[in-house]
Amino acid sequence: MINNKVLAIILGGGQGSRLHPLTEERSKPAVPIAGKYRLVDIPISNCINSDIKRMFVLTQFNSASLNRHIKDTYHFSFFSSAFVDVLAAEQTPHNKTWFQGTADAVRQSMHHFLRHDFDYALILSGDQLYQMDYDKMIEAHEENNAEISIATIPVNAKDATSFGILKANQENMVTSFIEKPDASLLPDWTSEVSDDMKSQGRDYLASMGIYIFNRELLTQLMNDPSTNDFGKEIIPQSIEKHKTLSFQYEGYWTDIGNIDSFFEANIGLTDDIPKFNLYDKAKRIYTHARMLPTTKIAGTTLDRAVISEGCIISASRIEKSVIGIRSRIGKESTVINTYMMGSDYYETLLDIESHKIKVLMGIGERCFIKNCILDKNSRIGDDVRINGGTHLEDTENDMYAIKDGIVVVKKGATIPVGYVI
Ligand code: ADQ
Ligand code: ADP
Repeated sequence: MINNKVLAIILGGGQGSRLHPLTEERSKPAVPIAGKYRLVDIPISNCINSDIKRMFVLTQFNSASLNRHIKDTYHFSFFSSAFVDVLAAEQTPHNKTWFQGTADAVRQSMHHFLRHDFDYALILSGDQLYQMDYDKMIEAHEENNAEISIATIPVNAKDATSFGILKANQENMVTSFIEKPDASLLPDWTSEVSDDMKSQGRDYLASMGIYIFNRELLTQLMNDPSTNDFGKEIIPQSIEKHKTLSFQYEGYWTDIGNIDSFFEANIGLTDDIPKFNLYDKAKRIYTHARMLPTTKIAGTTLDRAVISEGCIISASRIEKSVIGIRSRIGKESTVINTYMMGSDYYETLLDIESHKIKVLMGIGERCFIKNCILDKNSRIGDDVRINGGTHLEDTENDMYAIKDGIVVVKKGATIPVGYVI
């Protein structure tokens, strides 16, 4: 089934500076998560599971890995109208600049959207981890004759300053909105929430950055070139003029826009009962079907480890870690609280035996790796010790960056034999 009323627009990311260095060589939607997926697979899968099968992904720059991933993964039937198209900021005779913000990204791509039939545009963020049935939100939008709907979630005071916070009336219509309020303003912005949310101190209603706009209204709003951003301009300016519904959601939802939250979301998958459920058949997360061989493990103690396909592991211990596709980990190595993204390809036995490669892809022998993100295709030499943590100061060089105590080894970087961080 395809919902022909809805066109999805996935905001794939601006400059990506908050996820640097993971976005040094690729656009944000292509950043690998959970061992075998990429960020963009989350909103795309939510759409597919909600029967929304026409999607545009807006990104600031085209990366080879994003295009390859979309092309290899989301091929729909010849007889279907389904598609996933990447639109990168493009210079045209009318537009000489990159996207200036989320609304500007939508405005510059409007001519692509308007070629399609749709009643509602569903605008989604590309850097959030959650599983949501958008059907229910669309139903509520229609039932309430809303012109705009905003998905909302109760948050606590600490988080409230990072989001758009709103208030709604008895009919769930938004009456006021403030983008990322200063902590001093918060006392004025509490809302009535369920007892469960109240007991967790979550009494501020935050915008999840997920919007439904009626086609005519979006077209009209995009004709005003003075607005560049949904959260800062379009939403606050619209609520008085246009019927705006708050669609409240209370499931698991997390913003993974910076290194710290990205790391926590990945490591969270190793919990006994992870908040993000990858094992729900009805809410499947789609990704590239790679036909990889099974994983081979020898002599390793595994404790809360999530291991992807195609790995060759001889480590002595892996604890609270996510190990990505095609990872190789050498003998007597210990990996703790780490997200290893894996590799894009295998080195052949011939490569390895020829001794041309000084440090093999993956983690070598006798290493100690803790509180780390190892980006794709990185090479950790034998006897390397990386002990990440808040005792380390933020820094960056060609091989790695340290952010909030998390050591991020860059894509394809080599950490030489015996190196200590
Ligand atoms: P933020 O997430 O801070 O707040 P923003 O930085 O505008 O808002 O990003 C929204 C989404 O759009 C992200 O997925 C981002 O990667 C993407 N994006 C940003 N600039 C882009 C560009 N130029 N081109 C393409 N994509 C771009 C927003 C709302 C808040 C709300 C939070 C919820 O403004 O009100 O509470 O989302 O996370
Ligand atoms: P995945 O979805 O498995 O991450 P990608 O298609 O994004 O895969 O990346 C894996 C790609 O890397 C494959 O298409 C493969 O052809 C390519 N590749 C193979 N060998 C090499 C190599 N020596 N250097 C760089 N890329 C390679």
